[in-house]
Amino acid sequence: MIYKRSSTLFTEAEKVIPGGVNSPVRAFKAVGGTPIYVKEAKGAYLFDEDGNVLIDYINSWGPMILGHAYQPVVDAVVEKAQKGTSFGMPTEIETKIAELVVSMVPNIDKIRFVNSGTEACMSAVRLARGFTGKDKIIKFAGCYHGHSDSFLIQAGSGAVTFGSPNSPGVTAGTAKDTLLANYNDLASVEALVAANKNEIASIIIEPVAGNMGCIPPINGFLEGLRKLCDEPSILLIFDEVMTGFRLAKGGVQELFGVNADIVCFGKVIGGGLPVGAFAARNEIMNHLAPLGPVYQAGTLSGNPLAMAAGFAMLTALNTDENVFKRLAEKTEYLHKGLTKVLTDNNIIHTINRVGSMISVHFDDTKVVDFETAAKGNNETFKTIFHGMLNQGIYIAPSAFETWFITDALTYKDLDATIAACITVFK
Ligand code: HOZ
Repeated sequence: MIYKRSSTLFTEAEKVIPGGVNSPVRAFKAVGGTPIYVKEAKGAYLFDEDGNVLIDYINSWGPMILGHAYQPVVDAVVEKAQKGTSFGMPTEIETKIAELVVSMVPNIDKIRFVNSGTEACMSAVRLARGFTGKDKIIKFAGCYHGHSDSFLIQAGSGAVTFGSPNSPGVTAGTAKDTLLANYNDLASVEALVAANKNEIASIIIEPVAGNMGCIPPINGFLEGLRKLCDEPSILLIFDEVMTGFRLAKGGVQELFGVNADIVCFGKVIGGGLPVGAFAARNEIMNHLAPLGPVYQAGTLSGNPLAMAAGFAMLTALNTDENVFKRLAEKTEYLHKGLTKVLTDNNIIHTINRVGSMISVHFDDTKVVDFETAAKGNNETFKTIFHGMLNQGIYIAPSAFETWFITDALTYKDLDATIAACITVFK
């Protein structure tokens, strides 16, 4: 495939945007080459500026669960835009989407809307600190909760892809309050809790990790965290930015039957517009301004276009009884197909999958945490990435990212993807 125009556009962008991109993973640094510029997208397909059609496996890193330019979302946004795009005043649609989320997600009474997953997690931690009166938090190596200071400690996603899991600019004062545990290793969390008695405000986790590839929690891990939090009143925060409204209507809380104290959302909840949110029971949410003393605000929070898009998306997911089953079946089909191709061609690999999240690791160690995720062979990853791209299949340009499956994919698309993988490795 030819990417002449994309490459020219990237050169122009580099003059005025750091690294040419507004989010680092897009720069293709982990895989080599230059990014592809999207002209438009519909359903499961991207149409790029060079005239190529690509089957999309990142789907805006999750939000496009029902495909690009999903008509009910487009219609809702167009209708709202004609009536004004932002007021900085309450609108009815905010209450409607809040009611819908509260009805879909277990264990929450109230929700506050923000503009990104980063804001949601940042605000959730402030709320946890304000509620408990304690300062420290525990996070897990390789988990990514957005780019606010407290979380850029052994962070996953772009932070690890570009070798700055601990970013310069985060002060030592901030970093000292973030304690680091290992994913799927309850003993590492127990040790931190014991060593910091009555100092831990919250444990924040991606309950299915998605920023070091996809890593499921092992049996008993989330239950163990829940138990650990119950005793000394630590708040358990589930960062469901990736998993919320993707793995089940009620997210991981519903899927694995483990309750969180605060849940963070992003991606699907905004239907492709910039939306994040955090939610909890009344006793916790009532600590938030203007009801309580913990401050949090935003001019564009609850923006009518974003709320309309999110409401249309969640309504569709809420009314389709089979959507999550269909998504999981398609992902399983892809999993089986890729496993066969890689095995037949003696490519050492491990594939992780939960529902419609999947990632391919080029190592044979079971991938359960950051250390095992980092063992993958990046040269083989580059081979699959460029080999697939040359055949019109777009997977995430980093081995640390999850592939997100959309319901718009047909089995013909999945077969084409598997066939492309055969060509890459034959
Ligand atoms: N950090 C995002 C994926 N985990 C990448 C977002 C983007 O480039 O848009």
